[in-house]
Amino acid sequence: MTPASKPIRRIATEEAFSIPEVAAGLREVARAPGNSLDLVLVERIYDAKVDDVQARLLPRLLDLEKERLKDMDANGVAMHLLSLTAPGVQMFDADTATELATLANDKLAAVIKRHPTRFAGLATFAPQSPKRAAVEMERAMKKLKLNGFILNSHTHNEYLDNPKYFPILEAAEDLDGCIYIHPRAPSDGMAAPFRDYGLDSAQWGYGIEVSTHAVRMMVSGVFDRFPKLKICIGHMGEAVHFWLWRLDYMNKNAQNRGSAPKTKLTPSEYFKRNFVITTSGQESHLALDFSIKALGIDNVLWAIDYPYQPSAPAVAFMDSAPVSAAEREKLYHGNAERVFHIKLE
Ligand code: 1WB
Ligand code: MN
Repeated sequence: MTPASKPIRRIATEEAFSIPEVAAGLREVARAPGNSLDLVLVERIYDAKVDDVQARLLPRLLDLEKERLKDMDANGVAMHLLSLTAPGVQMFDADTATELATLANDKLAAVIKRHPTRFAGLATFAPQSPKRAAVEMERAMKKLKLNGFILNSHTHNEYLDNPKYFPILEAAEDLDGCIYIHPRAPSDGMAAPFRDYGLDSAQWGYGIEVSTHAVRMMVSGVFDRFPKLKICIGHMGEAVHFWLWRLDYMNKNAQNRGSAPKTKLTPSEYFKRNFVITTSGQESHLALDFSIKALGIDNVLWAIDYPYQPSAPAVAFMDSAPVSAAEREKLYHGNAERVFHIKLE
């Protein structure tokens, strides 16, 4: 085969899975009293009372080696970078979460070992216990050889700018492990307007939750303390880069009146230095073009969002993107290999 006819290596970077033990824990969460906005979706997926599209997701989340591999083959997808699906272990108490994170990482590492060319994986951890999380993060990257970390946004309504989580940020920076901040539903304090019209999750709430998380990290000065920390956000960067001009302008005002701490860099400088974005579930060439122009070709990675989004249109979207061949290589695999330490075949 000549190099020109070699098929492009497609690495999808926001691909969800679960394990039966976490699913059972989430079914208990669904049945317990609670008011978290995540319960809307957790009940539909893990304790389904009606047969709908979301109820049918669970078997696809639990499957790694049967239908998923077939779907990848049918669509020319070389690899899934797997991550424990939202809300991960973050709705459990600290001990349960810590135990289940370890189990999920062990199972993930075992599946990657069986299919080293088809799967890579992001390690999960329990932010409820930051010191134990840091220990697990080190084990996951050094011993299990996982490729970075997944965090499903807030934990009990708290965000990574909270100093209690600094052991986690320190571990990620030391290990050069990028933290992928995946959405969960907006935290309690902003949940109310998302309770109608199905706005709780992927339609709108998820993006608002994660973009707010990212902005809190930038304007709090977290990246002055951890300048090498890498964060990945999906869904075409949750539109944060569309806001950079206004963020820079208004953050300066907020700093000048004493509402925000002084920081070494502006939000746009942090976003370009410390973040990468993926295209998961956001298949607009216009948004892709804007993202590449705003952030640079090295900071945009391809993703499907399996099984929540179908693979074929995600592949068609990137195959037909108006970019050069060299750019497409970066979007499809080069950037993922660099950011997530995925070895070349
Ligand atoms: C859906 C999408 C549900 C995502 C999810 O549950 C996640 C959905 C955790 O479309 O029903 C996602 O990651 O985009
Ligand atoms: Mn997703």
